[in-house]
Amino acid sequence: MRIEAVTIFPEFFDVLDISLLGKARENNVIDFKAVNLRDYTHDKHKTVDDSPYGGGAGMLMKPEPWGEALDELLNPDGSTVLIIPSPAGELFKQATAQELAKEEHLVFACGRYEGIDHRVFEWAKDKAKLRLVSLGDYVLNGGEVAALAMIEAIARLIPGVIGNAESLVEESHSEGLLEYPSYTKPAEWRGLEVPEVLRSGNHAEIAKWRKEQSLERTKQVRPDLLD
Ligand code: 6GU
Repeated sequence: MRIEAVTIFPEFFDVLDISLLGKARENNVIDFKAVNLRDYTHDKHKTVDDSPYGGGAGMLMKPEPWGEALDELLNPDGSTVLIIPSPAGELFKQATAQELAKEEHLVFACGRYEGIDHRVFEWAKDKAKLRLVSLGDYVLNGGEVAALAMIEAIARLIPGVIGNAESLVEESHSEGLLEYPSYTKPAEWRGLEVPEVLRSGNHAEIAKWRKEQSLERTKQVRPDLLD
């Protein structure tokens, strides 16, 4: 999969060099590039922002550098998924990550300031598969941290990125529930014991216990997931 992130802070994406995603890049499973939006400006100050028409607080990102960057990055056949991290977008869920993990080419457009001139979205909706996506109901300073979270959630679902594909099956949200609690050795630690059933070797009982724990935990902390 090819992924690009367009940003005025390419350094945010340096962390993708490390850990599992770094390995996936080394092994050419993922081809990631951070693209500097300022490379698509033509003035001495590499200006990417301006004041909003109609007034209001803050600055907005100008459309022209975005247009030039996207002209270069989007596949001409319209197959690129253009993801705009925005608190005004649809909620990014595990199902979203699963959908996007099947794509060939993702471009993340990371806005700063009060956002991007709306005409960039109007123009792009005929040139790419456009998705405005939010991490949740809170505000970040820009799209970079959100894009990093989404890239990690998507990339780890691509075959070959995670060694143990089984670990993807029984994790939180993979079946609409939160994951059950897990334990390793020692069997007793600081007076706390590992539940007897997990040491019983009875796989049917273990599966039943885990399912109950998943349901109980979900009911307690995320009842909205059960609706
Ligand atoms: Cl995707 N972007 C920004 N700027 N803030 C957010 C967000 C995204 N998701 C939650 N808050």
